[in-house]
Amino acid sequence: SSSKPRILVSRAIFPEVLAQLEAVFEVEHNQADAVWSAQDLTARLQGKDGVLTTGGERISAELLQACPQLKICANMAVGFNNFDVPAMTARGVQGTNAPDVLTETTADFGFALMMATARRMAESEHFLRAGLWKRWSYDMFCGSDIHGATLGILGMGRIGQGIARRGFHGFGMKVIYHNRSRLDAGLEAACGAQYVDKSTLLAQADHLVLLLPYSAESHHSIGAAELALMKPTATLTNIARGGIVDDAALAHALRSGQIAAAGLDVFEGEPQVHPDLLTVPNVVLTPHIASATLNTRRAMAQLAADNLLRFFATGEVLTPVNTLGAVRR
Ligand code: 8YV
Repeated sequence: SSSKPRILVSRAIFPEVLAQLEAVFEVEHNQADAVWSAQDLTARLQGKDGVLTTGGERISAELLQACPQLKICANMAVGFNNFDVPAMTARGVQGTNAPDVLTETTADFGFALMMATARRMAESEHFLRAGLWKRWSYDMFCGSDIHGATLGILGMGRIGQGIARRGFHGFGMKVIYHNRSRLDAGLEAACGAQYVDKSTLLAQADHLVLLLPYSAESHHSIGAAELALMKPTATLTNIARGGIVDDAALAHALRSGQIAAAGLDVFEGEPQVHPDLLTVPNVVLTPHIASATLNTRRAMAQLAADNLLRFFATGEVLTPVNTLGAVRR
């Protein structure tokens, strides 16, 4: 009936999660998982009260202006750089993200990608598949050790701490980190992590893992100047967001041997990948899958749905990214 809130689900999602929304709301679902332009998304959002987005849908000031009925955007992602949060807050639009449920899965993947990078798993697999493996040799695909090495973490939130715990407790790594704010002593001890300034982090890390949220402030946090501070034997792993690394500068540093290798799950302008990254050998590339286990993706979808269900039932949400003065319903 017309009294039900109207919800747009902008990408195909788990049927069992969709069914919970359809039981309560009037739902338009992108069942075919069609690619929508910003204009398509704006058109679909006409008259909608809420939307379930993923990190790929941009909620801009222009879109909000064109969709005055919109009250909530529930992101199925912990990152929400696809939201113009100040514009949402100014218009009284609630934003929510999907933290916590993906922390351990994403940290597992980050650690795996770091190890694959250090031990040259992608490069050596390509060599084998190409039929180039003729015999053993003493220096064939030698990489660098994880155990006992110095793990550097830039961005020490929940996922960064998950990586730190794995390195410290599982692999006997020395863990150093840099973050906008220092962790309290208890959290530092649980991670075995020591706070250092950014240039010390860059200079000392054998394996540097990036876990910054993307913002204007974190844009190109790793560029030519930062890469120049790193050890020539170091690896760099990014499971956070494209755009915190200058991909052109990184490709250049990989090709020139300024750093040893990189593992990248996220890219500037993804799903496009900088052509130079596709041709340098010493990089492991994955298509933004760090949170991709069925259990975790289901939990992320459920949390996004729970935020919508709670919001229209009570005006409250579980995981807000902004605080509104008076909640509109
Ligand atoms: C998502 C992510 O798969 O949670 C995030 O911030 O980047 C990934 O877990 C992606 O954003 C799609 O929602």
